[in-house]
Amino acid sequence: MTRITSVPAAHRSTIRCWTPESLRAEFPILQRPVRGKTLHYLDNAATTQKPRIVIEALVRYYEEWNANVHRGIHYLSEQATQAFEQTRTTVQRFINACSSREIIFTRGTTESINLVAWSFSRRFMQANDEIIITHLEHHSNIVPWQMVCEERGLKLRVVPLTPEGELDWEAFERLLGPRTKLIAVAHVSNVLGTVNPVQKIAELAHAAGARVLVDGAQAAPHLPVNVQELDCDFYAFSAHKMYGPTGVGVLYGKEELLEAMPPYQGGGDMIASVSFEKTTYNVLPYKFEAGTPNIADVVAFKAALDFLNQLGMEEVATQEKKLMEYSLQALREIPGLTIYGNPAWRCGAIAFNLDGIHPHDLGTVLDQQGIAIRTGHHCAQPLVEWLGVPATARVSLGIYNTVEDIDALVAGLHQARKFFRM
Ligand code: C6P
Repeated sequence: MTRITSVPAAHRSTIRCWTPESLRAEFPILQRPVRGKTLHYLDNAATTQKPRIVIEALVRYYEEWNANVHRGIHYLSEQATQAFEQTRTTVQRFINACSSREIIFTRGTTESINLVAWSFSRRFMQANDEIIITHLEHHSNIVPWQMVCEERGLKLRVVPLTPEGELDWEAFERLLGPRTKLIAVAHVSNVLGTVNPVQKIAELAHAAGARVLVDGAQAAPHLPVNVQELDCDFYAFSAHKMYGPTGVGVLYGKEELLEAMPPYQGGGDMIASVSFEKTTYNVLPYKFEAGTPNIADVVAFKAALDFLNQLGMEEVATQEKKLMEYSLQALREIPGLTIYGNPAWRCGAIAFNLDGIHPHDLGTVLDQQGIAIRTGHHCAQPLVEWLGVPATARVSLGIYNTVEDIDALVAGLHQARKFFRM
């Protein structure tokens, strides 16, 4: 288990007492009926809903500040640049990075991982070097590695899982060898909810001379993240899964590694000087931010982080843990329902199936009740195949989910059993 011993200020709650119920009024979309019913939104791993302050921040940016960043000397450009860079320092504090130079804005977790895959491998890997991933990865943490392996003659190794859906440590230690250069692992599985002990993985990796990239897409919305304590080399996550806008992601990387890595894309803003004979690159973090970034959404992401900081990530984790326990108990009581995986620490997501009902049919019946879940392979086909099924249903929790949402889900599942005569 990852233990957080020192709690950065950002992780403490400044709101003395909040409950998921008390937050719902802050999310306009939760007030609208869906198919004439109250909306029970349980697809937060796919994307979260946005609080009013994030929506207002977007509007405010376009109404008051809109200009390009890092380029103009005029007033609006200065305002836009300042707001853009304030988000960077807010992210830095949120994950307790040493420096804002270690925070790169991308389009999302996917782009953050692709950046490391291409840039790190160019600088630090030779033919026949190895990358380790695990069997529970999202496609975003599989396919970029397959692509660089094919291109650069590298080898991909995969850590198998125990029947509980946790990493098989013996196998992991066997795979870790002198040729291992990088381990890329999810902090939290988007299907099983397994929380991986990334601090321990980083210790083992570093002892073997390898680096670690953590796919934090499903952890950053739910748990306090302290990159210095985890001692990971890279950490990737997406704003839209953290109550922020779509189209913004973060790559954290240790400064000395980012310094040594070549740019991922070329263009404006990532250069120091350009001539036809020789181009030199900008300093960190701009070296990795070619072209006009997604300014408005980066600016509005700060509002989402401020919101989470006010709630306190420790408190977010505590509240969600309670609802996770309630959900598991409620689902276990439904006849014919199989929950996949049994990790010691499950966070965010529960994948399940109901005997004799295809998950897509189940999702459709629930949708008629205003209950939004995800069904399918969840962009983790190797994992779902390992579960021995073509697809699963999945509920995934967020800060505004309540016991009433879970009760509605349970009622919906009973209704589905009746409808399909199970
Ligand atoms: N998982 C889900 O429903 P992007 O799309 O770049 O914001 O995030 C990709 C990603 C990477 N890693 C993990 C562990 C993820 O869960 C995701 C996104 C969503 O599970 C959409 S497929």
